[in-house]
This record gives sequence, structure tokens and C-alpha cells, in this order.
Amino acid sequence: MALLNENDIDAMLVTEESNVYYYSGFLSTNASLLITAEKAYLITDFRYKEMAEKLDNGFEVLITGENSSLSDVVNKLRKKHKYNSIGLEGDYVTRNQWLDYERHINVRIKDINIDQLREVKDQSEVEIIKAAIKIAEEAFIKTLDFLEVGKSEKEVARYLENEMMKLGAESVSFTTIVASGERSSLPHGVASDKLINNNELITFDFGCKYKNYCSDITRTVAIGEISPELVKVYETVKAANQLGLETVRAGMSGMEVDAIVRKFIYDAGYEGKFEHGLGHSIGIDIHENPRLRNDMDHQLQVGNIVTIEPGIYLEGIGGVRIEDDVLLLEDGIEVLTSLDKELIYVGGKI
Ligand SMILES: [Mn+2]
Repeated sequence: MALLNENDIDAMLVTEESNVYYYSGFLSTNASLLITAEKAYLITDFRYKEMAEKLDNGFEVLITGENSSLSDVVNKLRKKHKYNSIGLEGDYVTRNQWLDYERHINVRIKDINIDQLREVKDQSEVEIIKAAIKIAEEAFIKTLDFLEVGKSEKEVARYLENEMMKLGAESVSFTTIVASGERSSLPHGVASDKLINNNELITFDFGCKYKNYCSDITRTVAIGEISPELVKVYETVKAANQLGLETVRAGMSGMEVDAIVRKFIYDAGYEGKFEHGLGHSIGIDIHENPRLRNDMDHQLQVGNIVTIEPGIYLEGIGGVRIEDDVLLLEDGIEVLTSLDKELIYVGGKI
């Protein structure tokens, strides 16, 4: 309701799934919140009626049906609450939906963004994300025992995902990346049918959703013996990750942290080989603001949970990325991930 004043509107219609969940605690593929100065409504359809009514979250539940679309409901409520302006989330509403609202809701429509409150995590969110990280880490440790030459990337990825589910995850937070050998130079090399060979690097980028919050971790391991060139790449990325952890603090901008780590990697001889952002926030969504990249000039805040994930990618040779999740505190950081970062030789160094 405070956001109404801030945005100079009489009402707002929240439709983005993660925002609906954040503001109401109701998770559904079809639910909206209509917030007026007097009252808050949760609008969903028949499939979610029973669940919504049981939630008891202070929202009055309204059900859409064949003869009452969302815009019909919003119009009806207008007669009651007499709003003359309504905020819509322009980053998420499709063009056709926006046009439909314009046609059917006869009030001033304003483009709003209400994601900012999600940037600072409260204690319960921090605990849930820690649990999501712990599940992913335990599953990864088991996967290292499963990993061997001759298995496919997909087979290894499915094993990792299944271990996360067995440990209580609801789903993966994104498609698991297992990129081995030359494929490890693909920053987002989703697991393929390629078989794991000896003398390769393998990058795992993985995470799970637990109680609707995401974890996000990357580790690169070696199988067999890898070239001195790749060992140097690994050690450079590991040092860059450490520099990121020593640098990132509340009060800095994401841009500043990104620039410091980027310079370190470029100065080590890898200019142009690290062309994605240093990190991003995690929460209900896997990629949230604030981001650590060259266009993010606003200050990081206490309570942000951000990733630090430098990488180096050499086309045709291989790549390395190491990613930790970090909570920003008043007086420093808490590194939430705890997996080892020494170069691990799976099955022992040959
Ligand atoms: Mn990430």
C-alpha cells in the first residue's frame, strides 16, 4: 500500500508470479494482486480457489471465470474503490495484455516496478537460501563420487539434480550446466550427450529451489591430468573469485566490484575472455537485482545476497568458472557457499 503513494497511483495490479508470491505468499501460475488504499485482493481462477482461501494472508480472494476476466474484476472493483489510476508492471506485462487493459480498464495506467523490496533479504529469507545452498552442496559432493570417464554430461547432470531432490529440493533453479573438455569454454553449456573424457576440466553450474528460493553455485573440477595452461586459468579464476569476496561490500556499486575483478583477469592476460557480469542477486528468481556488472551504478545494500562468479573461457581449449553466494553485512560479508575451491582431481591426479 505504501508503494501506491510512492508511485503516485490509486491502485496497482501485480501480475508477475514472483512478485505475487513475495507480496502475498501465494504461489500460482495464474494469480494477481489488486492493491488499493483500503483493501488488498488476491485474484485467481477456480483451480487455485481452495488453496487461496485457506491461505489467510489478509487478502480477499476473488475468482475469475468464463464470464469475468481479470479486467472485468478490476473494473468491478473500480466502482467500489473509485480509483482513477492503476499501476501495471511494465517489465512483465506483455504488449497485448497492456493493450487489453487499456481497452477494458478505463483509468490512467502507469508503468511501475515493485521489485526493489525483494533486493534486501530478511532473516527468514536468508535461512531459506542457506538451506537451498546446503542441499545443492551436499548433492554436488555425492556427484563427484558418481563422476567418471565414459559417463555423459547429461547422465551426470541428472544424477546431481536427483540428489538435490532427494535432499528436499522442489526443483532445479535453472537447467543444470555440465560442460566438459572443450565445452567448458561455453559459459552456459547445458549438459549434452558428450561423454566425459580423461584429462578434462568439467564445469558444473547448478542450484535448486527450496521453499521457493534459489541457490546458485559453480565449481570446475579436473578429471585425470590437465594442461599447465588450464591449471593457470584455474588458479587465475580462483584468485579472481577470492578478490571478489575481499572486495564486495555494501555501499559499493555492482559496477565498481565488477571492474576491480575484471581488471585483475584482464591484467593476467585474459582480456576479452571474461565477458559476462561478475554476479547477480538470487532470491525467488535465479537472477535478481542488484547485479554486479558494468551498468549497475546504484549502491549494494546490507541484506543483498549476490553471486561472485568470475570465469575465463578459451575457445577450443576449455574454461573455468567459480561461483559463490555471499550475504552482505554491516561490517563485511558472510560467504554462504562452503565447497572447496582447490583444484579437485576427480579420482585422484594421474
Ligand atoms: Mn549465477
